[in-house]
Amino acid sequence: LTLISELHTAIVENQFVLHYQPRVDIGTGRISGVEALVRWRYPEQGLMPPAEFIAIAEQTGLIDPLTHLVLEAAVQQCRAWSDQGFDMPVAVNISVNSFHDPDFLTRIDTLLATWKLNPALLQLEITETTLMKEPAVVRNLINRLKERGIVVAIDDFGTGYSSLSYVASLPIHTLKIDRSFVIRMLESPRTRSVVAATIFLAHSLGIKTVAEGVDVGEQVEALHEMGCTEIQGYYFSRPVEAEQLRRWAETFS
Ligand code: G
Ligand code: G
Ligand code: MN
Ligand code: NA
Repeated sequence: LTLISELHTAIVENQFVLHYQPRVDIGTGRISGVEALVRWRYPEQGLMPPAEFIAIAEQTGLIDPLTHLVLEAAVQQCRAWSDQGFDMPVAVNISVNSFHDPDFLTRIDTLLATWKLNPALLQLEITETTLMKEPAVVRNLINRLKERGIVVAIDDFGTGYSSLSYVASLPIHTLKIDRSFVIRMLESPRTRSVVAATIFLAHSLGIKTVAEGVDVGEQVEALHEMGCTEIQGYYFSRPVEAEQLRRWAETFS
C-alpha cells in the first residue's frame, strides 16, 4: 500500500527521469535512434528501475498517467535535440493497458502538435506478449498509429508465441530480437539458426531487425553476418542521461 501511494505522489510530482539507450546501425556504425527507459527518482534513495514499479502501475491504473508523463518527457527531449540540429528518433515502451485508454491517441496527437514534432521521430515499442493478448485491438491501434506516421516496433520478440506470419500481417516497422536469444546464440547452433531465420524472414517482409542486449563483439559479428540491421546493448552503451547520450552520439556521427 505504501509503494502505491508513493507512486501516486511520484506521478503528481513527476519524480521520473528518462534514460536513453542508443541503437546503432551495423552497416554504418552510426546511431539510428534511442530507446527511452524510465527511472523513478525515489526520494533519498537514488533511481529505482522500472522492473520494480511498472507492474504495480499496471495493476493499479497508474500506468496511464505514468505513460503520459513518459511520452511527454520523450517528446520534449526529442524536440530539444531536434532544435540542436540532432534528429534522433525516440522509442517509448507502451504497456498493454494503453491499448484500452480511450484518450491514448488524442494525447499523442496533442503532444505532437504542442511540441511540433515530426511523428516519424516518435516510435512506440509494444511487447510480443501484448500483441497476442488482444489481436484485434492491437491491429486497430497499430493501423491508427501508422496513419499518423508513427513507427511501431515489436519488443522482446521470440519470448511469446506469435508466428512471423501473424506479425507480418501487421504494419509494423521493426522487430526487436529479445536479449535471451542474443545471449544463447554464440553457444547454441539451434538458437543461432532461429535468430538467422527470423532476421531473414523479417527482411524479406520489409521489416527491420534490432538485436537487443548485445554486449560482446562476437555477437556483433555474428549478427552482421546474418544481416541484422541494428544493434542495441552494453557493447555500445548502457542507458544514459540525455546530455550524455548527445555527447556519445556526436562521437559516432
Ligand atoms: O531500463 P531497464 O533495462 O531496467 O528496463 C526494464 C524493462 O522496463 C524493459 O523491459 C522496458 O521495456 C521496461 N520499461 C522501461 N521504461 C518503460 C516505460 O516507460 N513504460 C513501460 N511500460 N515499460 C518500460
Ligand atoms: O524494453 P526492454 O525490455 O528491451 O529493455 C531493455 C532492458 O535491457 C533495459 O533494462 C536495459 O537496461 C537492459 N539492457 C540493454 N542492453 C543490455 C545489455 O547489453 N546487457 C544487459 N544485461 N542488459 C541490457
Ligand atoms: Mn523496449
Ligand atoms: Na526487450
